[in-house]
Amino acid sequence: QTPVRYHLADREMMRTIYRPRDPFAHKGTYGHALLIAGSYGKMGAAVLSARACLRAGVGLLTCHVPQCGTQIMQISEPAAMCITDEDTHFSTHFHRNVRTAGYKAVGIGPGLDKQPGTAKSLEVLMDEWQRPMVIDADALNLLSVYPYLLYKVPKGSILTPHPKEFERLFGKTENEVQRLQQLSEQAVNLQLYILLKGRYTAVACPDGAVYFNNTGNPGMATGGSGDVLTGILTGLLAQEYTPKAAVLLGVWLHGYAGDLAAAQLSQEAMTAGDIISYLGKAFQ
Ligand code: NPW
Ligand code: AMP
Ligand code: MG
Repeated sequence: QTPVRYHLADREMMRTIYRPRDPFAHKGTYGHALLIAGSYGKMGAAVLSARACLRAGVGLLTCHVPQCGTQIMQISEPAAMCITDEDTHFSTHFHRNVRTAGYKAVGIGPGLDKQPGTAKSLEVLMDEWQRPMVIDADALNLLSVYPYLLYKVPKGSILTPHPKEFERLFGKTENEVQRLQQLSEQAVNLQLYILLKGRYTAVACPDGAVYFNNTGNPGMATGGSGDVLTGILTGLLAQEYTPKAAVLLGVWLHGYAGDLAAAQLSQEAMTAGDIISYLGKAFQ
């Protein structure tokens, strides 16, 4: 076993990653993101993710949603455009979207559900896209159900499992130290950024290095927090931050926005939407 190299991702590191905006920029400068999220009863995850993507600074955002979700998305977040799936309750035909459109980033998973048609569409999407993308929640669960899909994930992509999703993907370990070793090894084997979410989110890179994030608090232990993170990461990728820069900056900002929300509202009363509201202060 190669010893894992551990680093701290802190505010000073973020200052070196963050890029101020060009005064002559226009919306085309900051990329067009495609977010594939939501299903019947879980459109909230899609809306949170979309709002976070916009607040992370994306130029344009299109959300692919099932028929039941189009009005919900258009009313909840007017700045986001929508593509409606052929399916009423689930997204099973999103693979058709990437062929023609000039997206800069793709994020998939929040509230998506695990329909077999969704798995097939994910496979075609990954075969066609062939560039780094953000994979979360039910899209990760589909990789667990159909393990061969894991090997089709484009190199340099960002996987964002919480511990349960991580266990579904890679199996149980006896203790935390072994899990971190496994995290690093899988990032090397698959050539992916794998982000194990928790109190101190650990980001493993394709070279095996692991970065610990030092922001966040238990107020973020509330439904939708992870969906917000997926939106932020997708938004940063669309702005042409490298996957490594996007994942380190995105995780740090997400936690720091959570800390600012908790300081103002309390850990108890804050909700995932409040993380989005404080993202602006976190950037500042
Ligand atoms: P327990 O209870 O401890 O045994 P799932 P999900 C465990 C969408 N959402 N450390 C924990 O197990 C998502 O985007 C929609 C240890 C828990 O029972 C997904 O698409 C929302 N264990 C879908 O729902 C808001 C941990 O995992 C189990 C852990 C399912 O996502 C909510 C839950 O994991 C949600 O985001 C930790 N840190 N964290 C909406 N408003 O539309 C979790 N666990 O079964 O993968 O379910 O994460 O809720
Ligand atoms: P998810 O389980 O997908 O909704 O993701 C939860 C998000 O909230 C992850 O980014 C976690 O790192 C964050 N989070 C949850 N609980 C805590 C905690 N106790 N301390 C810091 N961050 C947390
Ligand atoms: Mg989640």
